[in-house]
Amino acid sequence: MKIILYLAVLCSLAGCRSTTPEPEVVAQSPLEEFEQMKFGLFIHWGLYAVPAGEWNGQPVRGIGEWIMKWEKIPVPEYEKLATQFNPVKFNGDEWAQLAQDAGMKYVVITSKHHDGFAMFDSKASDFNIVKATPYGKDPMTDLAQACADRDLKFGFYYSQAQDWHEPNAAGNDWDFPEERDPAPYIQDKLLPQVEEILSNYGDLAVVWFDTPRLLSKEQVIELRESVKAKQPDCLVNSRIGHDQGDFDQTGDNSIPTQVKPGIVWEVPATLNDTWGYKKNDHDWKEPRDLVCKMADIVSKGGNYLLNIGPDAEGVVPPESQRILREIGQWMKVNGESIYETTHSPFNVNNITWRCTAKPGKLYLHMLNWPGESFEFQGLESKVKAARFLDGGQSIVFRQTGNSLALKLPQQAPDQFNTVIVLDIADDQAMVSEEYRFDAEPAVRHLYAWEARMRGEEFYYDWETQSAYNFIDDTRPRNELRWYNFPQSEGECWVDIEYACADADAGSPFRLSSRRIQWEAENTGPSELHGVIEGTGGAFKIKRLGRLTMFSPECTLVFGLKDDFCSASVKVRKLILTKVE
Ligand code: JFZ
Repeated sequence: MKIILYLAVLCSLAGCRSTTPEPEVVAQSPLEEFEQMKFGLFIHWGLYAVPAGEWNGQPVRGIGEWIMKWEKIPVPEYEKLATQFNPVKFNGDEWAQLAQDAGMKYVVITSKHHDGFAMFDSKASDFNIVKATPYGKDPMTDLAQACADRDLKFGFYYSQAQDWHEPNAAGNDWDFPEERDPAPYIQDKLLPQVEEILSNYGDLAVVWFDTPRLLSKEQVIELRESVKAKQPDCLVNSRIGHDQGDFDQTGDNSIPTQVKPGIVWEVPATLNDTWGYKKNDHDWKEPRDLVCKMADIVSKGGNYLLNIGPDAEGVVPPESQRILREIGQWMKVNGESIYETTHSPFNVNNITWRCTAKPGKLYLHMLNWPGESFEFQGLESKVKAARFLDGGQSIVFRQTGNSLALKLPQQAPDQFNTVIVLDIADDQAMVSEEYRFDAEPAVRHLYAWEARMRGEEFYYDWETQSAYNFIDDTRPRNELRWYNFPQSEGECWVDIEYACADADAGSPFRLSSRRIQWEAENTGPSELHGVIEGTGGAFKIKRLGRLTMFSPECTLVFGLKDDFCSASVKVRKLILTKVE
């Protein structure tokens, strides 16, 4: 629902008699405001920061905030972590300042994660930071205030269904294997705590629920209404369940391959391989990668929610701080091409560039620098001027029909993502049919960079634009996962562009496609199996076979089996060609 009120209209209703036209001031709905912020900080902070990814002296695989579940830690033993939680170095101003330095517009922090521990002062449960820790204070008051001081929107993550501390909530089957009756948990903890977070920390932009299950549709509606009754402008996300969210999430670290119009959505993502602090996770993503991922997400119409996991003393890992501040340097210069923009008017089918838009303007984000010249097709609006966003230097261009050619320097002016601004003669870009964002090209290029790289060992090589190190360690599986293929129902040929030394040939691969349906049976899979052939180490294109694609939402997964020779295989892209 969009509520747009023009001041001019308001003014005439109020009987103003001003002769000079009032500037049009647009009052936006909370959802529109949320969508325009584009970039936010996620914070996972809780008792799991104490073990920090180790249990009984052993490293634990998987995301850090799940350690209680991975190790089936009994409730009384997990509760003892609270006695060691004393974040004396916590400083709300520093965290809010970090978000601001990164160019972020909103902050979402875990008020209670799956472990059931409240990181705020709670009357509803004594298992909270004020009552159960030597720290004895509520850090959320300071953080909420520090955000308000900087005009950052503030919100809470709250795990509504999984609560491993409670016998009647979902998730803890090692202490509580019995049948559950969620009603007392909902009445005694969930609803009262949600009321607390909505009452004591000022205006919330969002309550960010997670891992829906357990609650019935009626219970979810009651939960949603309890939020709206307290704060009508507070949004809830789709992970509240049963289609009751105001906006959507993608899976974690998952970016759709194509523009996703018509709804508000957000990509929650990590800086390393965990949400909650793990002292031995040093698998940090590069700022360049994150800046390009942001351009990719925003060009497809989404928001980016990037996570930090502070440690048990309240310190944000220095690497996270460095990465966020580097992103912030880029945002300071190039923020105009991100905030308040709309999705690309073109469909996405390349690894070179992305596009974001404002009325009369297109922003070209150069993910991989094309060298001295760059030409693309599809734009029918007249280009009036082209220039670099950073510095404003104009760019020589030639427009012929729907083709635009730009003359560029040999080297990329920006090491992360150079933005080129086009001033166009139309408010909304006119685009030739087959290049429009909602067209499905007959041949689709699915680059490894756009896939969710599931698995801690994967790497991406910018030089060869390929993913490598497909080693398989049972949990989680190493795989490339692409999703959202609008209008692609039917059969297609699949080719792969990859490189493999002849000596390393022979690794079995699997490629599967399936329909994703939330809270319903998946359809498929349609699968291809085979063996990776050697290419003499050079990149070559080989046909894998024929696959069925599903609609409206389809996911494609590519993986190599563990056989000690898959690590050197480099995968650049899949090419899907519709079977006519
Ligand atoms: C959930 C949590 O379990 C996790 O600990 C973290 O808080 C993350 C932000 O959210 O994990 C999910 C939930 C949903 C998907 C993936 C991970 N999903 O829909 O793909």
